[in-house]
Amino acid sequence: MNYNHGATEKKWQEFWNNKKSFEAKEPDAVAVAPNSSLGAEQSRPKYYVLSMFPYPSGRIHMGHVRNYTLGDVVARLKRAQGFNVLHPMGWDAFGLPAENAARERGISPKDWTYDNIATMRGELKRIGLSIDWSRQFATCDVSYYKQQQKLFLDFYKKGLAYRRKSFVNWDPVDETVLANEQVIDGRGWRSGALVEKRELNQWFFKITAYAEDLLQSLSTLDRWPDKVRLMQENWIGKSEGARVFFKTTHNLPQTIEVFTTRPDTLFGASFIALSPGHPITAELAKTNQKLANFVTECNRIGTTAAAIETAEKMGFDTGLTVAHPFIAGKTLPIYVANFVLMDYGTGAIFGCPAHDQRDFDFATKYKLSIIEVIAQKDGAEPLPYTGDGVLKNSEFLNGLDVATAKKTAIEKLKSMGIGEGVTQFRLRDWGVSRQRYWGCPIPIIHCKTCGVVPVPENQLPVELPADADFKKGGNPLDNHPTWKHVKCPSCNADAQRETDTCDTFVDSSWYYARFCSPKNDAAPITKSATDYWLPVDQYVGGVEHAILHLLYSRFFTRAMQETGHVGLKEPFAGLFTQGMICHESYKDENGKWLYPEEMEKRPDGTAVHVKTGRPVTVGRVEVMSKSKKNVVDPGRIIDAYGADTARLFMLSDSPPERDLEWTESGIDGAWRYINRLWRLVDEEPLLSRDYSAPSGATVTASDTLLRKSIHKTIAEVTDHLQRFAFNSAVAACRKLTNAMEEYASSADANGTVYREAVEALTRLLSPMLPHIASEMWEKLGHTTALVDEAWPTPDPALLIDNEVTIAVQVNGKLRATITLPRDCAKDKAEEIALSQDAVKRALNGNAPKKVIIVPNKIVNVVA
Ligand code: ANZ
Ligand code: ZN
Repeated sequence: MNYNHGATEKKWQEFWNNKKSFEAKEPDAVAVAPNSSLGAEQSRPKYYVLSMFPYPSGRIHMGHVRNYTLGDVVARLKRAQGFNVLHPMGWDAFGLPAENAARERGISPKDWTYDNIATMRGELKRIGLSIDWSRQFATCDVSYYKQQQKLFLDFYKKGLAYRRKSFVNWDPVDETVLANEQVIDGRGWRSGALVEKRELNQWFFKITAYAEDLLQSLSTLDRWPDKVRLMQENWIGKSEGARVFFKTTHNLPQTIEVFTTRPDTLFGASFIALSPGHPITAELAKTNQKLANFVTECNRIGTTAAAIETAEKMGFDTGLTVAHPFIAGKTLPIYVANFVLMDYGTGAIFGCPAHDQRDFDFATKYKLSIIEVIAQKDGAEPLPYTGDGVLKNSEFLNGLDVATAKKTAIEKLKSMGIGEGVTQFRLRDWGVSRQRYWGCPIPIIHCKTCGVVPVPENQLPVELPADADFKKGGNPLDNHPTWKHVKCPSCNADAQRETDTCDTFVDSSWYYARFCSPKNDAAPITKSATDYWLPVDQYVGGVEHAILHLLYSRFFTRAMQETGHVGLKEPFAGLFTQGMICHESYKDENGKWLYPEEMEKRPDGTAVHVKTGRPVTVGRVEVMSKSKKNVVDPGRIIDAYGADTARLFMLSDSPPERDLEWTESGIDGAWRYINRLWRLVDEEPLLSRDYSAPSGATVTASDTLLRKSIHKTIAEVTDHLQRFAFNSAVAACRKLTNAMEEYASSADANGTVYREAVEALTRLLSPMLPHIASEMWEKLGHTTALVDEAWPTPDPALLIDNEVTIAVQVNGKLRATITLPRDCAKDKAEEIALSQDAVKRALNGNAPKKVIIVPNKIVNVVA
């Protein structure tokens, strides 16, 4: 009989739900866990497992299923291993799609969001996750964003949140400001529109205050993937260099300050370049129309590093010059150049064409001199040469290597009072203002007399109005007829609310801490709860969050520590990033994408449309995406095969850090294994046979063989699961299953040994296949729930291989192999070796001259 996944999965999900099996408790909140062999929370170390919470877009996709299954395996394993596990789930619920739905379909963002949450929660529950649903919240819950507003005010008081005028990336389609990180190749990350530059008053979080610490602490995150740490390191972008003050030779501004990482190349300088956004450029443009036009042209390509890097290098000669700092009488021309970024370094550079590609291109284009100052050690690469070497043409630096020359140049600049060594970071403060409705309102009031006034804490939350108008362009909060008009909390005059809301990355920067005490209405964080649960021991999510979300969260934890909310600075001790799910893509004759269920494969390998029978082109295996329709709906798979089958396929097909190709045959294979498992307990007559412990007299060689493989499997699977090698864990279980089936088919199979095998297998599979494992456990006659059973441990005696097979050589020639007990006595080994027929023949009836035995390795006979 086939396994009834539908009824069984529902049964166990209800069981866990009714028993509140996964509700996590802090030690002081509980007495003893009833009916559980796991012991009281007090005596168990804590373990916090978190999978990145989903955005409630409408439906669960396969990527979610994979992400949450991985986290669930860890949570269930740790629980069985005796940890007090916290495994919560929530919703990253603010964001633009809700507003778009409101505009396009007239649904309120709130209703749209909460409807989606309800649907997706139902879908998630069908996966059978060991989630503590009692801690669930959505970031758009008033109770959550009220606490976020408190955090904002605390940050503000400490100077960690501030407001300043700045050029921003403006997305003309989404009509909002974007963080630098949200601009990809000069375009908005969501809309794909070309990003423009605008000057606005914006709120910032002072992430740069922690730049050095965020960088240095990466080395403590030894359970993070190296690639993620490297990406963060590059993003923070620390450069050691110098500031150099160049004196202008005209009366207009006195000095131009540049940042350089190569002060050693100062003797090779041939020009100065200012950013189009530099204040001196603006000053000069006032009286120079051609320069003003040049600046306008530069601004058209956007402000991002990526946009600037790909654009053609352009310069404008101002006709002005600076004096060379070291060479008396020498001057350098001042250009304005489009490749100089305003928000890096000082917004001005000196160019050394012989040793920098960009400067080289620029000098070639504008016919500036190219002065070599680094002698190449061996060989002569064409210029620009960027490697190490010895200084030349550089007066007091001549003969020094690059590193020493840098130091010496900085000392000289310092002694002359025209420069100093500095450390520069690429990391910018985090602009959090968004001109949108569906976000956490920034709790600030603007008063003509008092300026920026924080909303008093007892007036929180600043709630979103329910009746915003989404038909007009721009910010619905700003357009609202009454919402922003309030009295100033300090002078009571008419004032206006801040109408910016927080970037949604703010919401996800502290949710992991809120899960520790989600119901606390008095404060964002309950210190004792975070002291107990944090850091997150295992965080699981997509590598696409390697920079933004993780860096922001690391900043937030530091800021929460500084404002007294938490007692640590690194939120995630362990991080696992899973791969994507891919699938073949299909197109019909007209080049239109088709869903997998719209096509059918023929035995000859061709594919046709299910309805029309017309040919279908099978395309590349690509990351599942709605736009290419190469998606598989988790609901459909769970209906047809059950959650355990879906989980099994996800876990067994490839290592979880790699991309996984979803195939029908893979799902089929998983389904067949689930049914094989069921037959192990459902049809096997051995289970009802003799049920006495195996005594020495009745233990056969094949009994021992199976028992060894049981305990080896226990050791292996435990190790694999702890190292996220879930596919290897499944493989080990399958191997044991094969051995069990073979064993059961032999005439003298022992019911007790077989039962030991089934029970071990059931427990080992329980984190991965929790439903069928629970059902098997019950079928085996247990009255306790499998979910409350402790993790099996192997019998060390059965892990040792007690026999060794070694070679017997006569005069260096292999004559036989013999199997001996491990560490067999030498005289015994010799006796067995010499009794072998082949060895006797080789000795021709003579006694050996000598027998050399290397225990457990070899027997050498000298004839
Ligand atoms: C002179 C020089 C000579 C440079 C040379 C390089 C090679 P990182 O390592 O990324 O920090 N630079 C400085 N500020 C800039 C800005 N706002 N926009 C564009 N480029 C800027 O890069 C530092 C180097 O990038 C600096 O060192 C400067 O050029 C340039 F043979 O100074 B260098
Ligand atoms: Zn006021």
